[in-house]
Amino acid sequence: MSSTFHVGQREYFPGIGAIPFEGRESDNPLAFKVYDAQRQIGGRSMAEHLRFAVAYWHSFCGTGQDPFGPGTRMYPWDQGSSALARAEAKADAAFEFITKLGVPYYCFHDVDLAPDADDIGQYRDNLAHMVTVAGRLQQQTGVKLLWGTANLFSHPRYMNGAATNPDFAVVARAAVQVRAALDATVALGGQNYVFWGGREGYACLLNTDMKREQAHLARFLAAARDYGRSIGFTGTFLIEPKPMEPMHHQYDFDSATVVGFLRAHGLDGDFKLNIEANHATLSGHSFAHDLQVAADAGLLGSIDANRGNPQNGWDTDQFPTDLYDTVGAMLVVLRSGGFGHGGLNFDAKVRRESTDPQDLFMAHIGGMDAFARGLEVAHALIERSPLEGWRAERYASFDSGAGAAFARGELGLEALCEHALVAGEPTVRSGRQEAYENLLNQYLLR
Ligand code: XLS
Ligand code: NI
Ligand code: NI
Repeated sequence: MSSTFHVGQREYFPGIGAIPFEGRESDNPLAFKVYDAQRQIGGRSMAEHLRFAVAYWHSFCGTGQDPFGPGTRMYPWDQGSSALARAEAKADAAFEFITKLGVPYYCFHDVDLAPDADDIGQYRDNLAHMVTVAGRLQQQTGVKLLWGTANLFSHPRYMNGAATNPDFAVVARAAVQVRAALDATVALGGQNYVFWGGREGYACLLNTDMKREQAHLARFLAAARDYGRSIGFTGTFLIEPKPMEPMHHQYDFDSATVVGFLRAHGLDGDFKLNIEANHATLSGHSFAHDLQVAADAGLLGSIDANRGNPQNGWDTDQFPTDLYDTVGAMLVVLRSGGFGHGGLNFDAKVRRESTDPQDLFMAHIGGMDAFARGLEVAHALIERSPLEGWRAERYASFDSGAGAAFARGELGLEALCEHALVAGEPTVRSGRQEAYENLLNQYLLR
């Protein structure tokens, strides 16, 4: 292992150096077994395919608190005398961690990076200061910003929503944060800007005018888009669907809902989707399903990688380790041509009981290896297995003749009936689900 290093005056993860790739035979918990950043797969390196990002909030702000008790982790960067000193130390720790892990990107909310303040001037000053600090650290380490966002859900003023709040004063106050977070994202070269509709939804339909609230959301997003473009933001705006939690019902329920919303309001030219695995499962879909819906609409932007717990019905934000999930996700990503400007952000947290600094490394190593294996297997399935051929063959009756004419919109109902009269009873054709599932396992085991 290479020698240890730090980006500021202090080393926050002593005894841990750059995480090496050691291959599958290694039992070193602090080494990659599959993720080999420079390894080429189909003309691109693993790093270029996967575009990993570390989430600032879970990894450096979340101390493990839950509704039943306070945090379990004492962070050495949380001990300075002033809020700004603590924010600076946290930034040093974050960039040290990200650099040691060898991840190219990070993501933040405005108030992860900088201390929040009710006073608008103070809030803006804090963020501007931390943008200078983060900019210097980005330069020093080469780490880049995948996306920025504003936290419009934690402060009590947002308890009834931000852009969808029934009180215009709150909607306007939310604009202060979105404007500042957009300024920060542009200043730091961020490639995307995310809206996760934290409390954009309702708790009680009796007191809610859904139609009005959603119209306000569309106006707010259009205003943010226009402002972003006016200050030179050329990246992608992303909406992150989630069906519930914290609200009883959230307006950005799932991919299909968000695709419809963006199209209805003419926002689909600037906005795409950021799909989070655990949000997809909360909405009753699989991760791959919500990715596929976004991809089919041409709106797959980025991923928040994590996993839920099959026994729990909430957003547990565990690190992704399930290889079926990562193969399924990477099949969709590869078939749709890759991430483009998007990436794979670990919106995941170590468990409350995981209190060693190494746990954060191992969590990310496991997630990165799981997605690297997902990439390998998905690529092999697409390039070398019969999968694509089987699937194409299943639809071959639409490739020529009457089937192709129907697909082009040239056959009416009467012509279809004529065809059926001549063709007779259709042959029974197996869907062969088991053969497909066995094929996936066969490549996973190789
Ligand atoms: C919460 C969301 C959040 C967004 C960013 O469930 O996943 O972390 O990704 O605001
Ligand atoms: Ni997320
Ligand atoms: Ni989430």
